[in-house]
Amino acid sequence: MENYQKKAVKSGVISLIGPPNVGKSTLLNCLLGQKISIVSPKPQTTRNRIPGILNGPDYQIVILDTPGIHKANSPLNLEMVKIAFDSLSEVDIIIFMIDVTFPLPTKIPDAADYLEKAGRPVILLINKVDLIPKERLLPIFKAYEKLYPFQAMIPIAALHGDGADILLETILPLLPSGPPLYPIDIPTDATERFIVAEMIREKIFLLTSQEIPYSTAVTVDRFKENEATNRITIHATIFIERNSQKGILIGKGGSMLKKIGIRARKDIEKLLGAKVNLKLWVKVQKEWTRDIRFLKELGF
Ligand SMILES: Nc1nc2c(ncn2[C@@H]2O[C@H](COP(=O)(O)OP(=O)(O)OP(=O)(O)O)[C@@H](O)[C@H]2O)c(=O)[nH]1
Ligand SMILES: [Mg+2]
Repeated sequence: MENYQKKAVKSGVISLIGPPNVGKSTLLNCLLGQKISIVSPKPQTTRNRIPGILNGPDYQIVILDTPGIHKANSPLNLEMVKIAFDSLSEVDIIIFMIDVTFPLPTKIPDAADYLEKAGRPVILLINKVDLIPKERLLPIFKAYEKLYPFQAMIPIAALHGDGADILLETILPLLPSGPPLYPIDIPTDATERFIVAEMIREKIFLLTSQEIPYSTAVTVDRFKENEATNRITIHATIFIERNSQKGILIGKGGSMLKKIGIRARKDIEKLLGAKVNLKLWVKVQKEWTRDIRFLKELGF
């Protein structure tokens, strides 16, 4: 029997959008106290809408992590940006996150029209404030204040959890009252298979460079639990765009693929609370980032 909160609570959906690499996924994980969404120092890490479900004594907030908004040219990138903007259509609140180290803005990059059209309260989150001295914040507030009628502007450091309490205090009064949409004991409604594939993709983002991370996609092909031994066998395929990239991804004597596998397995075991056998295959799928049919197969 799924465990729903019985009483009426504050309940709503929030979209978390902003440019790439500002710390959106870091914030989602910080609020949930658990790693659901992958994080890397490279831009365009997140490619999908990742729902996180945050439960409190009298609230349930669904927070949608989204891909960074950027100038897209390939079909994959266009899909990513579309996912971010589409997320705005049915939410109660929008969080627009920026990085405090950005140059002072003269406009809200690429998003002002969408924010206006959505007609929802927009909270500006100024992230990574640990990177600047406090006195440099005021001019940043002043610059953004001129650009959009933000409901609130909140400085945070998602990596350290600083400011998350103020964010929650700001959000709660803006949410409608209503029954919770999800059981109170699940942190996301993304599937385990999806998160497992993401954790493998994260390690590729962390361990490889140049175009390699952007040319890879991961699917989980097999997921088999052995209840007697509490072991899960997972088979996954890493797709790469060109033959020439295959060698780099596999590495000398398989060393790179091995590193990716070892690190991913650790995260996956933590997520699933079981021992995992992780088997990785690499497959060339020519120019898949431009292949509409293949993108569909991947779920875009
Ligand atoms: N110093 C500092 N770094 C942070 C903070 N929050 C996030 N980061 C770092 O910023 C980088 C990007 O973080 P992500 O959470 O992946 O950013 P994102 O906005 O989800 O990026 P995309 O998915 O590519 O759009 C990572 O290296 C994080 O560790 C923060 O508060 N302070
Ligand atoms: Mg992200």
